[in-house]
Parts: sequence; structure tokens; C-alpha cells
Amino acid sequence: MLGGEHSITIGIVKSLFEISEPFSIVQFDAHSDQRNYYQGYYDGHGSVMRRIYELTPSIFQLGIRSIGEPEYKFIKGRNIEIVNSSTLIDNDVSRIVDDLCKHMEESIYITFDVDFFSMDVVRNVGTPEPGGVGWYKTLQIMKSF
Ligand SMILES: [Mn+2]
Repeated sequence: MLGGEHSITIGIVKSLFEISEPFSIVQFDAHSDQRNYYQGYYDGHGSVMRRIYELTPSIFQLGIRSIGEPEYKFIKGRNIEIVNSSTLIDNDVSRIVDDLCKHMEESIYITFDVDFFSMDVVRNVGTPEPGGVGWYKTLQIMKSF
């Protein structure tokens, strides 16, 4: 699925759960998107992963570098795996992905917010954050799955 707004992922994942065997969610994003509400929206782009967590706790977040305190508290008490951007940039990503895969379902759904990238790859995003992952490193991560 290709969409311009991250919140469409809720409907997609919900539908796939009705017809598919269990799967894990792998999220490429600068933001955790685990707020219960964001700017008054329960099912907007700032809450998309919180809503998906209600469907499955098997969530793996890559490239995160912006996280609010309420989100942090929510994640900390649960088994949500986060690999932040600097860890991906500074380390062998094939080993990181291998380790993560040990805890994943055999099938995965990848949701990719382009603000995961460094700004030399994609600049015009709604909520830019410095310190994103470069093009070739991202390809390495993808190939490691
Ligand atoms: Mn984002």
C-alpha cells in the first residue's frame, strides 16, 4: 500500500489481520507514533502505532529519534523493541536485524515513514527530525530481512 498519511496503516493492518496468519510489524520512522491521542486525534498519524499495538504487541520500531514522555512511559512497560537511528547508523545492521528476527513472527508487515531517512534523501516531510538514516544503509537494512 502506498499512502500519504501514516494513519492509513491502521485500516490496512486491521484488514490484513482478518485474512492473514499472525505477523509482526516493522516500522521505519523517526517517530514512535505511540501517543494515545495526538492533536485531538485518536486515530491520526501520531497514534497509529498505539492503535496497532492494540491489535498486536509484536512491534519493532527502527530509526526512532523523537519520542514524547507519555509515549516513552507506555513503551517502557511493554515489550516494544526500539532501535534508534544512531544505533542503526553506527553498527552492523545485518546483525541487528538478525537479532530482531529471532523475536518476530515468520511474516512481517513493513510500514515505512519517509522521515526515517536523512534529509539528503527526502527533505519535504511533515515532521522532520535531524539524524536520519542514509539511502545505502537503509537498503542494507531492507536486504537483511
Ligand atoms: Mn514519522
